[in-house]
Amino acid sequence: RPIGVFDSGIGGLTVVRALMERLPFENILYFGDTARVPYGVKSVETINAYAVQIAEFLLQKGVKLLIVACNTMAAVARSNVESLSAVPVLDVIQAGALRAAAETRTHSIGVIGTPTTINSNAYARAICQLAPETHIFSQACALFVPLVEEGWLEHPVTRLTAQEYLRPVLAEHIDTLVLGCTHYPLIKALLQDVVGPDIRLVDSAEAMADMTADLLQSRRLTNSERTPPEYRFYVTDVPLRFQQIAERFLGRSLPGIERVSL
Ligand code: DGN
Repeated sequence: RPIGVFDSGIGGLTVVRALMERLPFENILYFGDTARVPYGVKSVETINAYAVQIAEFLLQKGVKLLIVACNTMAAVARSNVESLSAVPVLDVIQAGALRAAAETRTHSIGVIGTPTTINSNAYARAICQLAPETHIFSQACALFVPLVEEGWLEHPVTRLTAQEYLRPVLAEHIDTLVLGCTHYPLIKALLQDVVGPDIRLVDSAEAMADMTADLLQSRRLTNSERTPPEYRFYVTDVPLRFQQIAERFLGRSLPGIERVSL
């Protein structure tokens, strides 16, 4: 049975990429709601309704595990998804928070994400549950998603934008910075350069892949067949733009894109 991964659009492909590298024999179904993206500026009510529709779609396809790859959906809709799912549910915020809490030495952690993710305070809540003495400094970075989708991964405009966004967080002497949005792994090198070598970046896509591997193993859900895996990508808008940008996110060409409506 496949793993079901879903996102508001294209960004969750960073999670798929990390899963493909970490678990090369697992089949994956991806759902990107490209017709309704971006979610980062929508209301909690709307995001919940969308998340439930997508989860139901993937559950009907017989997935063995659901991964909420979108930080914005994970921030506001996780419990609704969990309540309708008979299979385990994992999400990127849980994974990123766990890694950040394990890695910080100074107990000062920065978190960056879309405005909805940051306003939800979901990362701060998740980290403080694991390590109550931690100080969290959050910053919404609304411009990063369009810059990444534009492909400006090393562009001076992206660098200036990052310097501007990160200045207040860096003044707080954090030692760990959580990349709390699916798009940010693509500008990881630039962000590392801006924050300097002493701050550890937590890539929630990588953390998600490690958490998935642990869960599959502990629940005995790992695919025992060593045959080439099957990947399918469902999107809600015509796949043209998705196809173009997706290859950059995934680091390879992607077969099997299908347009569906919910
Ligand atoms: N996938 C979203 C996230 O991780 O927050 C970013 C894209 C969006 O919906 N704005």
